[in-house]
Amino acid sequence: MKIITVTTQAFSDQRPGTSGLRKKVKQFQAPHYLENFVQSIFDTQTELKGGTLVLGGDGRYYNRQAIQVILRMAAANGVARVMVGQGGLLSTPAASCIIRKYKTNGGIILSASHNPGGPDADFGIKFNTPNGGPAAENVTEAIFACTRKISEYQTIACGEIDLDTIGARPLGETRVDIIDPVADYAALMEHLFDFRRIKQMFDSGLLRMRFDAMHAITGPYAKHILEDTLGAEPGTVINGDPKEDFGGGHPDPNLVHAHEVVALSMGHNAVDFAAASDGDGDRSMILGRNIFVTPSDSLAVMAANAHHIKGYANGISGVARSMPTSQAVDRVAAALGVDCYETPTGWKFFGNLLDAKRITLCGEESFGTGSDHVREKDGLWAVLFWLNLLAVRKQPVAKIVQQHWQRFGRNFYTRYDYEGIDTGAANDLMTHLQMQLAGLPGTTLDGYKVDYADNFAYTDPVDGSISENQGIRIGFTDGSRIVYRLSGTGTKGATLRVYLEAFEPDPKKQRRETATVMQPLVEIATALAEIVSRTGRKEPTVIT
Ligand code: VG1
Ligand code: CO
Repeated sequence: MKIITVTTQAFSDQRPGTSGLRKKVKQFQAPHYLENFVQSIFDTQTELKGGTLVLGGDGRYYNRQAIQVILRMAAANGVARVMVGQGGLLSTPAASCIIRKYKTNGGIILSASHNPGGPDADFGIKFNTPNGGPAAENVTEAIFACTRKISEYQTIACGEIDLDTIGARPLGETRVDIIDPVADYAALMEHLFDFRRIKQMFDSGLLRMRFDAMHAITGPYAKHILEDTLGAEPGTVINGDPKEDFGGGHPDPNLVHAHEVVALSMGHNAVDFAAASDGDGDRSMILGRNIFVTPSDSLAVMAANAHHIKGYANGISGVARSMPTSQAVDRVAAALGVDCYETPTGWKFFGNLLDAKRITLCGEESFGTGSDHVREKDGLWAVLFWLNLLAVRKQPVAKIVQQHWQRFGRNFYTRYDYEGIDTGAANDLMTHLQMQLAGLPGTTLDGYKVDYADNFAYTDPVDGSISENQGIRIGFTDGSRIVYRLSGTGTKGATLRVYLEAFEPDPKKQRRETATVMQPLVEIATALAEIVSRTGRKEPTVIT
């Protein structure tokens, strides 16, 4: 096998964001663009030479082509073995599971997660380290540094590699294993959850559910686990065939984009339980009959009920949430007497805490929850956690959530996203906020007294690394909070996220409409940041 060295020129824009490098498909298709990034992974992650790499993606447009490119480069770079999901498919949590289970040297996941797919939409690539988790900042920065000075990459000449037939085949000196993308993940789920009990619940007809795979990666996983193994009625999984363009949809499991399944959970003939997952299968939306469970609440309910679940029956060591996630889980941690960590946005910040066994459960407001079973957030896992809980407690979702609020108080929560705004204007808006911070504590904004105002910085308690400039927090004395940050996953202009939270301890006031409760904070947040004049937007693009 002849190794071909290709001369290339560095690109200046390959710094990974919140979760890997995400760009338009067209950009990835530009000559050498994907190759440069992949070579930078091989150049910095030297243990891959002679080691094992896991490879797969969410099936979006350009997934197969990218896998062919990466396989040829892996062979040229001396990777001993590559484990590829059949058809080039692996959900993000399944990839994490396989990286860990087979003690590999890491994985490359191709996904732009909840961003739309297709020739004119988005693509992405990220590297996960041998712990199964997204590479920490020191690794992504090393890869980025490499992309800035790269001058050549290695590949081999070969025909199309068969990605669809399970089994091992040689590619030069490298062994390519095409593996079942679902089996290892399904086995892990069966280990964590009481499948017998969930099956009984479905068999007895006590619970009807719908799971919206949004034409993304979780279709095959959900069909196998929910319908074939647990006996949920055929048709439980909707939009279950993965498509390269997600059927033209936006595979983001929230009230706006997953409206089909939301509708099935509302009204007279509503199902008892519904859920949706995103492009790469790490996010989930949880719905009960006529109730939407906010991701922040879902995390808190899970923490408070973990002892009911087989895989967590021995208790949890601690919890963590990203900074903008509501503080609902903090109160559960306090009641349980376990630690609670507040981390910057992005799953990579949970890795050290999970590895050090300081936490068992963690989550983000952006529809992501997970545990120490893998090192990614995990959409189907969250769904199975809820199913197991429903099978044990035998109560409707709404009852479980309302009882939770009565005990711990309710954190009303909403997020406003202003997508595709001018990058300069977005940066100026953040600077303008930053300049006001020092003067805010002690002042009163529309009746809300400011307790603290800062730009969040995080010192990792395990390795001492410091991450600054992670978002602006304004906390009020009644426990409510406004957070502003700029997205690190978008591919066009800037996205401003405004996160709002209000605490309500009084059960008599906990059933109010979220929009009504949040309105005063929305007004404060909009005025303080001068959003309308600075961005030209009167309304956000998406409210979740
Ligand atoms: C968003 C979310 C963040 C999440 C990230 C990746 O990042 O806010 O919580 O970890 O997406 O999720 P940002 O920087 O755009 O706010 V996924 O499912 O896109 O891998
Ligand atoms: Co995702």
